[in-house]
Amino acid sequence: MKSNLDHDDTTSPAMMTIYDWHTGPYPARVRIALAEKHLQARIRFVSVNLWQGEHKQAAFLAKNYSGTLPVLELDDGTCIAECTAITEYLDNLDGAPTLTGGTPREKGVIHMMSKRAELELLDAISVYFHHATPGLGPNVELYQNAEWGLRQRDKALRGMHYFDSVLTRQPFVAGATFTMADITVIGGLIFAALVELEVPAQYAALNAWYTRMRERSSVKHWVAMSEPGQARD
Ligand code: GTS
Repeated sequence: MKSNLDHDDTTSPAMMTIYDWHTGPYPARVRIALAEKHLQARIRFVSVNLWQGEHKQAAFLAKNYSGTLPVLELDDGTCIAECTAITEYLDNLDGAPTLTGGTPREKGVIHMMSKRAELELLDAISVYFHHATPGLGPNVELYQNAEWGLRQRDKALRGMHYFDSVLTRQPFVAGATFTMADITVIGGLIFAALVELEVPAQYAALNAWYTRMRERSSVKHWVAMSEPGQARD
């Protein structure tokens, strides 16, 4: 008997659902990956209002125990959370992964650099946002620790320094080509802009890389979707 996970993803034109919030930095990662893979036509977006705490309510927690966005739901009801996991799934649908690596070496390096971009940059900025700024407001931020948040802001600045040094040696975060690791750093810099944490001007390689990244059609596509008028607040 076939299990839910045996669904034949390479031949099915099935629609998929993404639960997200259109201007969120983590959702941006998946939206950029979708555009890179030209998969937008297969996605139905469902908005979960972070500012009203919908992501902490039982209906959503049933889809993602962690209470975070985005979540990808397949037509068989399988829910995949975590941007990296969603990106890996989407990247492998066509049997020709371009974002998460083809060889074992590529997969290992891309995974490492993406994880590092989460640990040292994006997640650190998120903690800063939730703990040392008003975050999503008093109804959602039930526990805050400003000191921890400020330490994470400093960690993110060190992370920027690290990625600047990486990008002085190579054109993309994981080496010679654009990958999921670039998308994760892009998510970090989107979040940095939201909390007004500027990339220091002396990080020339990181700034130049980000200028190049914003020229990619996938990133422009995301910017267009998150313009004022659709603002997250
Ligand atoms: N590790 C998760 C992933 O990679 O998907 C983190 C996801 C995450 O933190 N998402 C944010 C969230 O749900 C969305 S956003 O801040 O980018 O809009 N935050 C709400 C919260 O309460 O943590």
